Amino acid sequence: DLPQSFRREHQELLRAGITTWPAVQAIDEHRRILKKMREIVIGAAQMGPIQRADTREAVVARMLALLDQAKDAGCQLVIFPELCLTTFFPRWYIADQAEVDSWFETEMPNAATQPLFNRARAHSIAISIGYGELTPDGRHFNTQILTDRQANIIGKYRKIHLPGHDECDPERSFQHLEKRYFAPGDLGFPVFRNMDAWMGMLICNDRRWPEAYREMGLQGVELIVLGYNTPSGNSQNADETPEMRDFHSDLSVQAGAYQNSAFVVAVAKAGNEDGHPLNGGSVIVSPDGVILQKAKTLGDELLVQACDMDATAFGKASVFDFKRHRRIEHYGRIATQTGVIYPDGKEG
Ligand code: ING
Repeated sequence: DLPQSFRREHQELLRAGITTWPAVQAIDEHRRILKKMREIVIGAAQMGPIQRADTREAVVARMLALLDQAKDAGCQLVIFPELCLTTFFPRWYIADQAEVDSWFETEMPNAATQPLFNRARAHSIAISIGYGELTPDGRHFNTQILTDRQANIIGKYRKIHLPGHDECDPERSFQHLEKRYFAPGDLGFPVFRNMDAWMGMLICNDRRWPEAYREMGLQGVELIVLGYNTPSGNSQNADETPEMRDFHSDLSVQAGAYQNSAFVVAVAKAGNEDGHPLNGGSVIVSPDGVILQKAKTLGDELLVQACDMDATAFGKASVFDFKRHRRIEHYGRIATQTGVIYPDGKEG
């Protein structure tokens, strides 16, 4: 199954009477090497539950074990979940701001996470981790960072689509107070050059919003990495099953990957945190929207997949060649209107 372009070269060689097989083999070998040039072996490091009482040091020890496992598996990039250093604290109403702030990091790396950065550098593995970011001027974000293979932070993303509510809601079986504890991200949807590829990040609820992927697709993104903490139940609809929420997670991630011809790696923090179950189901999805790997457990589990960034090229040059196919003169509402306005002018 030689690539089309190689077949053409092969034909030209034959037409030019160069039938010496070694020449063709040399090209083939050259192409194989070129082909591997943009292959990245990616690890999705799903994490099991983190209990309210667990220390950051205990969590980092689990992350180090996953990083060692990733090294043994030949990974060059490892993705950790959203808020991967602590329990998913937005499930509780916390009145005391000092206690809220205790769930945040004031610098990254810091004492608790430096061992992680050191091990990543020692293994020459780039990492992406999610955490609560408390800035020096007192702003709170749900943040994900990306490093190069020497553990230098080369990219930061702050979660833009914050689900849930901002006041304690006694009607709910559990809270989801991300709108209370975090400010909406203020960095947009940036795309970074890393390991000879265009990489972007999302966080959790962002994966449900096609605009988020398209903002990066329009920057040529080839790999989107994201973490999530998804409660297995709906605090407002007891009939919604964990399977339905797993279906919606895969549906969103597969659509985002296919519609922007990019790999998407979505990594869960999973399992039962202080009586609150979180979905697992971490996935690595191809630019065709195919699930290449999916987690089987609700614990610490590493998925590994070699991803050739050049595999994103065909989709970007054909069905999703945005320049050739998009008609932005008809897309006005998407960027200028927040909620529903019915044709009769009434607001939704
Ligand atoms: N968690 C959930 C998520 O988007 C949610 C919240 C679940 C919203 C299901 C809507 C439907 O996966 C976070 N942390 O965003």
